Amino acid sequence: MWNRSILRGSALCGAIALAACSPRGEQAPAAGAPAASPAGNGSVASLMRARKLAEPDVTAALKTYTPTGVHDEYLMFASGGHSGQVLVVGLPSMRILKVIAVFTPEPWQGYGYGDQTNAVLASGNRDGQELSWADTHHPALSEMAGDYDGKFLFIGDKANARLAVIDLHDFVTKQIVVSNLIESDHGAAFVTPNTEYVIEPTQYPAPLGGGFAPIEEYDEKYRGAVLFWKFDRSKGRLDPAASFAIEVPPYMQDLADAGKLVSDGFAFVNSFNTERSYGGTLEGRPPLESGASQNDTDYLHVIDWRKAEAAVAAGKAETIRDMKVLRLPVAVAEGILHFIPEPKSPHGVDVTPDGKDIVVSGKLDTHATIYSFEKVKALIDQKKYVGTDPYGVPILPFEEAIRAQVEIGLGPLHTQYDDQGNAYTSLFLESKVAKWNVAEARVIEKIPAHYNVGHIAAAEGDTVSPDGRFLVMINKWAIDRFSGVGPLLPQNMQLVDLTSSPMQLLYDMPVPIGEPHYAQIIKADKLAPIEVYTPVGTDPITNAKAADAVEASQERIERRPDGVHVYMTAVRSHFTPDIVRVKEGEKVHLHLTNVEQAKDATHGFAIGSHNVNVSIEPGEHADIEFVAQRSGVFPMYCTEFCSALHLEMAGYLLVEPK
Ligand code: RUQ
Ligand code: CUA
Repeated sequence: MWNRSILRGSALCGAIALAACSPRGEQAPAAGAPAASPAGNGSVASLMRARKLAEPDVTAALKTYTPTGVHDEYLMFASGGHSGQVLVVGLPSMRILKVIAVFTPEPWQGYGYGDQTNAVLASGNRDGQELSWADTHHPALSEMAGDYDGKFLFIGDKANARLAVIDLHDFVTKQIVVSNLIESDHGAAFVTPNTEYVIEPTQYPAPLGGGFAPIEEYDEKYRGAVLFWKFDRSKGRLDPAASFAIEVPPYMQDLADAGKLVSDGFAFVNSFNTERSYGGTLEGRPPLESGASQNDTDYLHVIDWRKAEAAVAAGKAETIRDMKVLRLPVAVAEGILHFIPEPKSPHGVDVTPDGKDIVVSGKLDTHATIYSFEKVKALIDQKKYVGTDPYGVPILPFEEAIRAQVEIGLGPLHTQYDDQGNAYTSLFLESKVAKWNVAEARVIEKIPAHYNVGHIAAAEGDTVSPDGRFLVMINKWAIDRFSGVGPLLPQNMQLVDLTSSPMQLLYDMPVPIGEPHYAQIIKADKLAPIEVYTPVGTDPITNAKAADAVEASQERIERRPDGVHVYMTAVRSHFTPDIVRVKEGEKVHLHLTNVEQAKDATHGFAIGSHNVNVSIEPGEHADIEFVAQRSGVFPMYCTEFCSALHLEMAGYLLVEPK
């Protein structure tokens, strides 16, 4: 039998060696003999043989297997791509713990089916256009002194240029902000070291503030912007009125990172397409992919956000639509914006944990380029420019701004850090991750990915004190890793052990609900989510007792000029009231409180044919408004299996004909 003692130290190696090579181990079945049962005879050796496992498979299993009831050491927050949501995954087990509903309605959580969450989603509408999806790319955990504090999570929507705030005290989306200044983003969300600001740069230029301009006037009328959304930590909300933007030329701004420690106060934003190509494949022009790949270098945008803050405070910003904007000439005159050439269509920009270096990778380059902040700052202070770009932005000399270039491999994209002074850079074209020493600018080893790897996330890998330990490769292609499920395959996240030498691939995790672009990994003990809402009747969005919270014994039905108000409670296993009588065409305002305070005592509430569906966690209050359009008899019931008499947790909505 599988024996705990065998797992310890050399006993394990002994068992593995036995299976692999000892003639005294159980014999493999002779050709033609019946296949071994998948469990073998239960010993490690026979299990390995029966399941065709080699020693690395077993060590990988032992490094990731998490027995029932044992919690994961880390939580990873991954974007859900154009599912518009955020995934929460435990490490090292790679178990999905939650899908946080953010920009897209999510029935299980009742997100987008009650007044509170509908209001959150509606706050993300653009110019009255209802939006029920998003393309989430980069989650950002809130930080204090450059370290994740476990309090909030931000995520950007590339498609509609929006940002969402998730409160990690209950893992619920509290706010969506949108600026009509820009039409798309990509380098969002990235936070400054004390979460003073959440950075959101445009991706695809357009006329600032919306409106039409012919594409032939791209150079003159199209622009990008880098938005700095002010975060009000005490309220847990972004404050649009205290936020500002910096106008930038119509290049395609890409990823961003905030300086930290010595480079605190600065932000770094990549760009590609300094060619200002805009496609036109049917109009005799090259597609963007070739038009944007002509120049040898694009521009790293170096932004002094403290100076920008001061310029805004001094009244130097202009308001465009809903955002205070420092126009380009102001940004240049105030010394807020500088450019440095960066090789061939850069993508990732990642500041080292000590804040001293900025690592940039060019998708069409084979290097990681290490810029020295000290050198960059000196060049800015000396005003040592090699010229200006067509929009008057001063350009710093490339050679004098860099510390080194590391020959790293094909298609480098993103870089993460560990606690040993190493960096890890994903190589998209090579389908590998390169481990390299930052101080020595020297490649140490590479681990293959299956297949083309985009983002990577290391444990606390974006902070001033990374943990090392684990790295997750977020691959863009899965190809043959999993059983066929039709032409649309799951995404593949691969867990890597950074403590072993060489690095070891531990686990493949299929992700079937959207492309996880980027992820961040936080030590689980930094999170302290609540278990129930208190006081009973809490509205999770305001985190205060709801105006229409219902207490046990106060349940009632009131007819008012604006409709029928039903004050209802839920407790195992009944709703009070459980019969609601209304007239056809009447508006119903349902005020529903789960009065329980027991952990995990969640109830659902649904009414068929009315699109009414909420999830009420212990202590939670929800308001639901709907019109009883058709006469009839409509069962209403609890959708969450909450007790032995859960099926009996039901009632009727009786809609009498007029
Ligand atoms: S992207 S694969 Cu949206 Cu961050 Cu680089
Ligand atoms: Cu309440 Cu089932």
